[in-house]
Amino acid sequence: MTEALIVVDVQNDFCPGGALAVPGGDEVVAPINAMMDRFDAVILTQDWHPAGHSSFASSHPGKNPFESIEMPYGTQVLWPDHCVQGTTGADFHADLRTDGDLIIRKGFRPDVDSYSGFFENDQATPTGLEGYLRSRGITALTLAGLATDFCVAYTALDAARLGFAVTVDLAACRAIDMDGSLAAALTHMESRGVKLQSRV
Ligand code: VGL
Ligand code: ZN
Repeated sequence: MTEALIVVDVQNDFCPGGALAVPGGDEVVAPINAMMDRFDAVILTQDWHPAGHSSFASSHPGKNPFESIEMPYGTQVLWPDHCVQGTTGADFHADLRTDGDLIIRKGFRPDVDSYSGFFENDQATPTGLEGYLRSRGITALTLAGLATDFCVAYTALDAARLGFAVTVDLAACRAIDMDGSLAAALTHMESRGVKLQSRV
């Protein structure tokens, strides 16, 4: 079995002090760095939005961060401006090992958000990650990073649907947890056969 580690969005804006800080977000860095050498391949995802992205509340007059709107592809949570291409907020955490094999950027199309590393939120536009993994013969994935209930969960659910064996290492993830989103994401992942490791 060939197994990859997928490191999801360990970027400054998701760490304390960042624009969309995840509580304890920086605590994932040390465990992730320590895990990397155990895998056949290491892939990092990077949230990578153009200024004025449609997932930003600031792009919708009268809307506040964490409200939702209907987009052509479904309901979309509106976020504070974050991970704008080329900004410090979009950079990986300074202590994160970035000596992996591939960095996959997502969320760069102005009109559609992308939580998952595999498909954008329209559930149809691929990022190319599936093809990369398959052509390397990778069949099993372990996921870690930020945030458990958004980008990690969406990536895990897509991976499970695509037929990969998926483990989420919860000790190396942190959640946004708005309106019960963490509990919902954990239940959803378990129902789709995602293995939840080191559940706390
Ligand atoms: C994420 C909200 C918006 C994440 C990215 O990485 O979980 N969440 N963009
Ligand atoms: Zn984003």
